Order: sequence, then structure tokens, then C-alpha cells
Amino acid sequence: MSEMFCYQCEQTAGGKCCAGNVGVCGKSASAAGLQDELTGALIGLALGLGGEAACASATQLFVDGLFMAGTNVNFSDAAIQAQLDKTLAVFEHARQQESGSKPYDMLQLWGANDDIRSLKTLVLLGVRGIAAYAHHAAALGQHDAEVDAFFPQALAAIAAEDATIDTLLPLAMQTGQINLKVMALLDGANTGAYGTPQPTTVTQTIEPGPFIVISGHDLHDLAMLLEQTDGSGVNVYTHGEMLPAHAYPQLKKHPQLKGNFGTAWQNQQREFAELPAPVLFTTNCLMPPRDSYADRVYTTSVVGYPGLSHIEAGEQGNKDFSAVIAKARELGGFAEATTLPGINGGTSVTTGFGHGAVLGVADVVIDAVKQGAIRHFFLVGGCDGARPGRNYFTEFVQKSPADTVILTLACGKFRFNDLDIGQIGPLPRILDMGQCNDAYSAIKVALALSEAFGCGVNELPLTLVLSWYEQKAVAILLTLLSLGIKGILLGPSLPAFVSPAVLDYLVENFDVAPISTPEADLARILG
Ligand code: SF4
Ligand code: SF3
Repeated sequence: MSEMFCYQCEQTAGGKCCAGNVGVCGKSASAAGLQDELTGALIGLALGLGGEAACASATQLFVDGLFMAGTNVNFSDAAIQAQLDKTLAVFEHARQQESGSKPYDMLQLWGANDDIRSLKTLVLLGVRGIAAYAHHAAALGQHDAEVDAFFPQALAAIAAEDATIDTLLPLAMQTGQINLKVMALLDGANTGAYGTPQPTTVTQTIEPGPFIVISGHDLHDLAMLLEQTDGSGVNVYTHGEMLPAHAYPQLKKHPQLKGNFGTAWQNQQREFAELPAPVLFTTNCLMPPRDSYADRVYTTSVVGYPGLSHIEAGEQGNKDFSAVIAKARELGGFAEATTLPGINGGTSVTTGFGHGAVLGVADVVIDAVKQGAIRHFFLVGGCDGARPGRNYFTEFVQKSPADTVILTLACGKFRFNDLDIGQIGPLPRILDMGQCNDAYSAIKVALALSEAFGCGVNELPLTLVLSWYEQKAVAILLTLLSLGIKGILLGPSLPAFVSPAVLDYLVENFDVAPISTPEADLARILG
């Protein structure tokens, strides 16, 4: 296979689509083709179910298969083929029962007219984002029947030949609502298992001696790694979206969880080049590893890359990380304390301002707004990425006035979370709410503020400035739109899969706008 079609992420080639032999992310045409086959098989499975809810094992096929087709998750033909085989085995079973449908051909979707393709893609990518969050919640034993039932419903709708803009727009909004549900489910799963996040300052200095870097979003994997490194003399450092883990009481209680290594995903090839330690990727964003460190990278769960060591779950989802721990000992770590500063030179970052912490000081926040100490809130968050235009987000925060608060979440915060831009009363001006799924926290805080001030969310002194890259950001954007939130600024570029007519709809109905310059946007918002 030598041709691919993929336009699911922000760095897609030429702002249109990745075609040819390899995508901008390094995904091969064969992996992209297998991901399409896998998605087509899942759509066929949904059709076979008549769009109705599936049993637990079929739901897990939807969750894992959809997540595996996300950006920077899995580059391995063998791993995707294995997942495809598992899915196709269900068709074989159905064929024997003479009740089966057949896999859907994704070319039907890619070849559909612009607006239908655009809206169906919006739903498909949103569902991939939902699957990622459902995957993490399931790892902690949490499920939601409505979320699970949505996978076959949405996938069957993607195959519907009679779909129209009028049927697909409500489905896109429903995708946003289901994503809200799954983010709430994951919030409950994480806080139930590991406690309510507390504001925590995290060092970027690595102590001498053996250590492990853990990346991705899966707190359950981190918890298992911490249990297995207790008393071992091997330290653990977070990377990327794992940073907010430091705020959870049941994770931070492990003294070997020392600090954070590096910045966001797109810098990993540079940051890992000389790393005297192994790295464990629990989820996205994995980049193709350089030869200089490929022997030190481990993947688990839905993540994969050809040639990397992969750690499978055993009975009851338990994982044995002894190979990673042994590698840490073999590599030995740094001989002396080593600091990898943030992109602005800061040597520590603060996290843990989830809804529990922020609403715990709701009175302070409300008073500060009433007295004029806080003029405006900005939610500057979302994914980071490689495009040069993303320094907009750093400059936006640097130039935001001293009487404004920056709420942030997801890996886009590494553009500015090491800046010291001061405090307002007891509150730091940058409040890191957590991972991308902690957009749930931002929504909870916004709803609580609107209640306290007796107004709608759109009347609050709050503006959302979102950076997007991959499919979880698509799901979150749909959630915000489904809540009727208007005036979102989106960057660094608009999605390639949004057709002109769909974009017009978003602009007319939701005032969605592309970012311009920090100065112009700040001036316009603050009036
Ligand atoms: Fe291109 Fe993004 Fe698809 Fe990778 S995930 S092939 S960069 S559109
Ligand atoms: Fe980042 Fe990949 Fe999206 Fe969870 S780690 S936000 S890009």
C-alpha cells in the first residue's frame, strides 16, 4: 500500500491532508490504511448491531480500536493488524450465525460530498476522543451505559447514506454532550481512585541516580509503576500530559514521584536524545523515536511503534514494569542533579487547580471579581504542537494584563506554565487545571461562576483561547459548542476537515474565530 488519506490532525500536510507514503507525524501509509480498515470494521460492527448498545467485550473493541487510530498513538502495522483481526473475528462469528453485516469501506466517507464528509469526520474524530477518555475510565473500572451505547450509534450514523446536514449537526452536538459525560466519568474515576487534586509545585530538576520518565494520560499505569518502584531506589518523573498526576494525594504520597521531565510532546526527540533513563508511553503523543534512544522507549496498551518494547496487560489489567525498572538501573540516570528548564527558562511548574481546588476557594475568586481585582478569565489551553505560530499562546499569556487569570489545561500549557506572571491575592495568575480531559473542571468552574453571578456562561468575563492538535481537542470543542459557549478563539489553524459551509455555520452560530495576534485579540476581548 503506498497511498494514504489522513487529515485528522492540525499538522496535516499543507493544511489539507497527508497523502503518499508517510504522514507529517511519521505514520506510514500502511499503518494509515490499517487504521482505516480497523475503523471500517468497527463501523460494520456498529451496523451489525443496528446502532444499538453492544456487550462489554464489543464495547472494548470500539474503545480500543477508535483510540488506536488517533494521532501519535500507534504506528505499528502489527499491532493495528492484531486489533483488526480481533474485530474481524466478530464478523466471522456473526457470519456463522448468518446475522452479520460487513466492514464499511472508508473510501465511501472520504469520497462523500464536502459538507457531509466534514460533519461525519467531525463526529468520527469526536468519537475517537471519547474513546480515549472511556479507555482511561475503564482502566479504573468505570463505565457509563450512555457513553458505551453512543459508539455504535455514532459509527452507524457515519455509514448512513441518507445522512444530511440536518441530521449530522445534532449528532455532532450529541457527540459533544457524550464527551462531557465521559469527561465527568473520568473525573470521578481519577478522583475516586487517587483523591482530589491539590495545588502542587513540581520541580524540573532530576536528582542523581536511576529514574523512569512516564508520559501520556493514563494515571492507572502511573499508579502501578509507583507501586512497583516503591522502595526500589528508582525515581519516577512525569512527562507531558502526566504532569497533573503530581497533584493527586494517592499518587504524590509515593516519595519517588519526584518531578517533571521536559515539556510537551513535540520536543521529545530533542529532549530524549541524551536521556540516561527509560521512557514509558501510556498513551499519545508518541513521536517516531530516534535511533539514539529507541532502545529506551517502552509502550503499553493502545500505544505502539515498530521495534519498541511493548508491555501487555495481564490478568485483571495488571502490568509488570520490571523490564522498565531494570532498564532504569542499567542506564543509571544522571551523575548529578540536572535541570531541564521549561521553554521560558522556568525550573518549576505548578499544577492541581482542578474544580475541587478552585471551587474550594470560590468565595475568594468571587470577591476578587466583585472588587475588580480580577477583570477577566482566559482559558488558554489545549494541545501543543510543532507549528511556529504556537508561540501566540506564550505571548498571549505574557501580554495578558495583571488583573486577569489564566486557566489552563492539557499539554499546550508547556508554552507558558514555567512563567512567573504573579498572583492575585492568594491565587497564582496561572491555574493549571490538569490534563485535556480536565476541561471538565473548567466547565464546572464556569458553570459555578455563572450561577454565582446570576448570568449565563457567555455573559461571564471569560474567553476561551484554544489550541488544538488531535482528536481529543475535537471532542472537547464539540462539548463546548454543545453547551452553547460562544466566542471561542481557535488556533493555530482551523481544521482541514471543516468545509467552508460548516465553518460558516460555526461562525454564525457560535462566533468561533481563528486566533489573530495576541495584541489584537487581547485588545478586542478586553475592549
Ligand atoms: Fe497527517 Fe495528522 Fe494523519 Fe499523521 S495524524 S498522517 S500528521 S493528518
Ligand atoms: Fe497533548 Fe498529544 Fe492533545 Fe491531552 S499529549 S493534549 S496533543
